[in-house]
Amino acid sequence: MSELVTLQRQGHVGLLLIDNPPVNAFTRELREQLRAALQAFAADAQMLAGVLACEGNTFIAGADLREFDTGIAAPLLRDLLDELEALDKPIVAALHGTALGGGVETALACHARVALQGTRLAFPEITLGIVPGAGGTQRLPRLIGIPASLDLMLSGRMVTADEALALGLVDKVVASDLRQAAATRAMELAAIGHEHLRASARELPEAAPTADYFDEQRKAAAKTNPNRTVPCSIVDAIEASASSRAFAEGIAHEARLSDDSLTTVESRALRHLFFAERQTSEVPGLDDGIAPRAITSVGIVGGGTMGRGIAMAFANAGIAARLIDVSAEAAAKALAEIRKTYESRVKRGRMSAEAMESTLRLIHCAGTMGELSDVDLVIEAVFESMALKQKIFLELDQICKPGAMLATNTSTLDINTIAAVTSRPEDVLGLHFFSPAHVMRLLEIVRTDHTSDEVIRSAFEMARRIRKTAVLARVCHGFIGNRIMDPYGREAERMLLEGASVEKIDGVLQQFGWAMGILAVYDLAGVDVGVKIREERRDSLPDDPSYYLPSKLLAEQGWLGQKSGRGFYNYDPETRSRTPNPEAEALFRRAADELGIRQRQIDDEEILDRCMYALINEAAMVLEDGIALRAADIDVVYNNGYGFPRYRGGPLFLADEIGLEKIVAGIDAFRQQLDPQYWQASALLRSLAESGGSFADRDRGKG
Ligand code: 3H9
Repeated sequence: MSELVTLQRQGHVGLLLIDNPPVNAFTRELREQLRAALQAFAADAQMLAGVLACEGNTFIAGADLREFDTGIAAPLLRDLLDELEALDKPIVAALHGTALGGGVETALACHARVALQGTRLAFPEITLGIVPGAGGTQRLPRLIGIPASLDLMLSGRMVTADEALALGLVDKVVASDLRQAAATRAMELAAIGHEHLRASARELPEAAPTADYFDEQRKAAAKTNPNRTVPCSIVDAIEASASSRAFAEGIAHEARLSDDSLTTVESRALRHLFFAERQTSEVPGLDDGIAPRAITSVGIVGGGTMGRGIAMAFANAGIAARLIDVSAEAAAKALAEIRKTYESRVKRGRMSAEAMESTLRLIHCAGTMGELSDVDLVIEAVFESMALKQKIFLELDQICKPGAMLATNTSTLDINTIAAVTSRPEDVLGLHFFSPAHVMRLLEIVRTDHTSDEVIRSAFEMARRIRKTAVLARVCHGFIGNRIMDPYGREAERMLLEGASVEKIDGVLQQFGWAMGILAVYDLAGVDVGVKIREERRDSLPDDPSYYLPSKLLAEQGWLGQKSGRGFYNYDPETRSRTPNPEAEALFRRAADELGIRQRQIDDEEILDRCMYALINEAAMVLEDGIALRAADIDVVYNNGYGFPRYRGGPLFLADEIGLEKIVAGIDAFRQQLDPQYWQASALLRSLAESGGSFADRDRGKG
């Protein structure tokens, strides 16, 4: 067994040093070895006090999340920390890096805490659907009080060492010599006694709040976290620290709540995403030895919303961006817009004026493509026209240096066809950003038939540098995200013709947890955008006059959504708040009558099932067609780019939860009742359902 904990004697101090890369997470082996080291420390009469510190970049980053899937074996962290706290010699935690979850709980069980300047601490359990389960909900309130504990544990936010000091979560912050400072404090405690410093023995710093206070907290937590149970359980656990019950009773209550939380769907979903988001850059067959190309400067063609956002995404990461628009005037206008965006960040206190100026210095706007001759990567972000994009790529092929990567930000067009006009299709790829590109985390990296492995590796490395969550896609209309969205929106629009109201459809989708209803999304993006894209590909659309008809009718009226004050909804010009648009709904009803579509009551369940089954079925087809590598990648796309509720894991995690057999039966039933051309279950979905498999199994290579 490798040595994860060492005990070294330094004078009268025992240094308990944890070394479990990459993040010192608490695996079973680590717990076993820490217990053995604590016992050795306790038994060594020469050691009067201890320091608990970590090697590597960080103090303990919490429990090993993988263990929650496989079952947690003894010794349990909560028991180990009780033993640590009960020692008759003091131990001081020496914190650096990011102390998270079970890591902070470990520090709380120590008798004092010293942090290196720059350390950050958090209880991220809520973001993983977990009730802290190693004494944190009982010890933290005794140190920093109940309101501050609720704040930290319900938000999961990081606090700096200085804030932790102010809260009373750490006792001292040092600029250097962390272990020495901790050792000094430990020896002081050895001299004065540490019994009163056991968090379990302390009283709350202020009078315990009333039961009503906790009810209010539960109400607020439920409101901020709809459809979830764990946030309220966190309040329950913290409430136990406020009662007159003994500490041990509070710990037992926390243990029950924490163990139960691990089996909730929300926790499994959130943990699934934690690992899924870290796995997307693993591309089977891509040689790890391939070095990424250096990217020090980037060119962007097109100064519209997308191009400007992309330029800001690079500049924010310290990478120089050259933005090219059709003329010097247009380029100057684009730069002015970029400045405005940063100025509003400065106004809101999100950025300093100096940081704004230094970031702006990285963005150079020009009116001629010749400026791109020496950049390492070009991203074309002009509007969706194949002819225009091919013209630009022809030009880029002439201008750009050998080895430059040439990317298009198209969201729909065939990148093989774009690459074909160049003499270097192996350097061409899709980089599909999501608007606003400097904010949204998702990036689809689209691989054509000819994109080289080196270019794919370089694109993932570039994405990491600009802090995007990148997912690999193959070429098809809409790639992963937009392709899957198409049938989802199709059903929503079709139900408008069948008699459901705009508000009803969006209401059901929002209640499920989507950040916005799809019809409000169309209003936000511009109703004309989808209409134009469908117009471009008229020949490949289904033979169905009702297909996305409501959008088409709105566009004909010039009701394009928020930008024109009307769309599926009406918008207040001042506040942008939305109200129903009865004229639009009358328009849909008339059109439905003309097509002979029967109006009826559609219940919430049908609205949700039609939208979600259509989405899941297309997601399965995307997987089946090899457009996405893994089901988990599709889940990552939907959470990072489309407002899918994280606590439901993603479309295919959800499909496994619902049960694939049930979904196939639902699709088959819709085929009988609705337009059969749309309701053919994907072959993959059907075969997984028939064999009792799941998308998760398939990802693990068992499907
Ligand atoms: C908890 O503690 C509950 C308690 O109350 C106890 C209850 C009983 N487990 O993110 P990175 C892996 S809940 C397993 O790329 P960074 C990660 O998968 C836990 N593995 O690095 C990756 O592996 P790979 C509370 C973990 O520098 C590698 O480490 N704690 C864990 O960008 C590097 O990770 C948390 O929620 C883990 N806990 O960020 C902390 N953490 O290379 C979660 C990381 O194979 N972790 N890995 O892909 C983080 O937030 C970030 O990883 C961290 C480092 C900030 C630490």
